[in-house]
Amino acid sequence: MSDEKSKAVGVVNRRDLLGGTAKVAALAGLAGAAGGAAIGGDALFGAATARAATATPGKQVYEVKPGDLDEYYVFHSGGHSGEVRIMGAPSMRELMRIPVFNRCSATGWGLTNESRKILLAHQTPETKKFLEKRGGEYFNGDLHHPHMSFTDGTYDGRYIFANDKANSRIVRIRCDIMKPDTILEIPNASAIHGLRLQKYPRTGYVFCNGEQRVPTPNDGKILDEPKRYRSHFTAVDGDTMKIAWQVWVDGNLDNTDADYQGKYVFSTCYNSEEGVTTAEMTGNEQDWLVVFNLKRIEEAVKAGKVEVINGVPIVDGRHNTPYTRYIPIPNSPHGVNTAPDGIHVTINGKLSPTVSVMDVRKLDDLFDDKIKPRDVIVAEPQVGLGPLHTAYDGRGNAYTTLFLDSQVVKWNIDKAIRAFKGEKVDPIVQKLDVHYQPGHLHSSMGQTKEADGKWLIVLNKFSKDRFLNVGPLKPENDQLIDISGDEMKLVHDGPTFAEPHDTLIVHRSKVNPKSVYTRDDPMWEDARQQAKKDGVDLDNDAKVIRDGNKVRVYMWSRAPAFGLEEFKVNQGDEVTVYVSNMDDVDDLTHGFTMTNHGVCMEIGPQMTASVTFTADRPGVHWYYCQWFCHALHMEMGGRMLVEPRST
Ligand code: RUQ
Ligand code: CUA
Repeated sequence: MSDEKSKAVGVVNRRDLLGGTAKVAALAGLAGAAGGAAIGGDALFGAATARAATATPGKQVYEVKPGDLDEYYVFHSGGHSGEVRIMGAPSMRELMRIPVFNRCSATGWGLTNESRKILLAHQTPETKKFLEKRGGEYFNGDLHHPHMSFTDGTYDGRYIFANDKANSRIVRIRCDIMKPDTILEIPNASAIHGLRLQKYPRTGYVFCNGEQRVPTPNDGKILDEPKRYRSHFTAVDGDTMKIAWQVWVDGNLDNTDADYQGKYVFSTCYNSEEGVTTAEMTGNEQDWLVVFNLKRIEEAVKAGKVEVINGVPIVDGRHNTPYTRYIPIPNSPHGVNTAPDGIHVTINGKLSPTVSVMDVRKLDDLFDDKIKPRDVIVAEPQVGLGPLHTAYDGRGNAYTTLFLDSQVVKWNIDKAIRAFKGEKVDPIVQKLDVHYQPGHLHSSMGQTKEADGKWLIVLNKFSKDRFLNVGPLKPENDQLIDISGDEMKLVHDGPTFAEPHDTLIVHRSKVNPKSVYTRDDPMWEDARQQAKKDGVDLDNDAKVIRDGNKVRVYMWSRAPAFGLEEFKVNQGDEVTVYVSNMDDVDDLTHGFTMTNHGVCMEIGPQMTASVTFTADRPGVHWYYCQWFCHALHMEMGGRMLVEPRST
């Protein structure tokens, strides 16, 4: 029956039911009145659709069509896989992976000279010595917290900074090319966990929490003297990537965040007991939030009121010092999140069912000792079991993950403050089941003053039954929630591999990566210098330079050919291959893989990359381009002849 006809006789078909909202809504009444029997003999179907329609007035379409672009970049941490992943929201499509602390077979991250320099350049001397016998490097990392650089309280699209809890490092990723440019090991501290950025006037400082307390100095002579164990809070200069200063703190530093005024930074601490076993660490009912006074710390560093250990000026910020204040918070607090109103900061209770709300306007008085530490707390709503992290919609509401309840709770900050004063109001707006055991959550632009309250991504540690069973190791589950209306609506499940620990939702107007490298990119400065010494023009030459038993092979690539179709080396030579991709075309990446040598690299358009290996296998070895680039991609290759050592 055609639509026209069905309308004419008042009979409803399936297509009508799936169509316009108004029509479906009208049918709700019809279904009710006629007990469903009138609806084309498909009573159940009709009734169900009608109910759904009345429950969702104004049909929402959650779809990003093929070819359509997402409105947001999502920067997902890769947790113990050590990488960063770029996704699009609301589609939740994975767009790219940025290898950081891990190794990458596709791009040669960890193999190329350019990436190895970034991975190895800023290790402490002790780490270098320790790793000497293992090739000089770590092969893992635990990347929890990616954050984008700020200018005036909002994202500026310059950099992403993130931590490595496993090996006490941080990374800076250039957002113009989406590759790391600096990996820095933090001396003295152990296990960099919480990482946040200065929001105002700009980044500025990168704040890093050393979570584990270690003896200082940690020379193996001390085990059971808890008083000599310390946590280190570190400020790194985000422009120079040099360590600015550290502060000693009581307790184990967990998460951190900064204010919107550029004056204070906050870190949660558990283990106020300063114990070293789990039983000891969870004894107290209250732990604390440490507030750092940036100005006072900077003045102390300037005045030399520091101890310098491993080249870093350390300010003593333990109890009863001018640099910090300790605010009692129940119990083992975890996440700390500054609200986009620039005033309120939530501290999530973890083992306590409460979230504590602090008012940053009271901190000046606290540091002047005019008020007591707990006086800065203006609300402490009971939200549910296992509160870990809080996000905001910019309309006065907060969203907190409840790990134990497997829920996200939406609550109103103003109502929580009024309730704290004794008024009879319930701050809880809604609780939504998520699947399962959520850790972090993040709202669109929610960690900036431009929080827009559209989307919430909740990172669930367990997926259990939500996906096809893939064996004992299950994916995690990142759920997308529409928070634009009065009610939260779950709209998407997204399985992910270990472990999107934390995430950022950045409006696409803030990010503007290049499509093609520029030839003067600093990434391959060493290659540029070497080519100059060798009298080689990277852009045009294809040449082999012998320098004792070191051989430097320079070539360009241009689809579908390399500048050199063959070169010869001697067995035992240390060979460095430099390839400059002279294609100037969007999306035209080549690769260089040397067969049977464990060698590969990505060469993006207008990029130079290099890799060094020992040619120890006599014979003919083909190299090929591993990035599908052209109809003749399969043919894009050449031969290396390794001539046997004459013995
Ligand atoms: S911490 S699940 Cu590593 Cu971000 Cu809270
Ligand atoms: Cu070049 Cu494939």
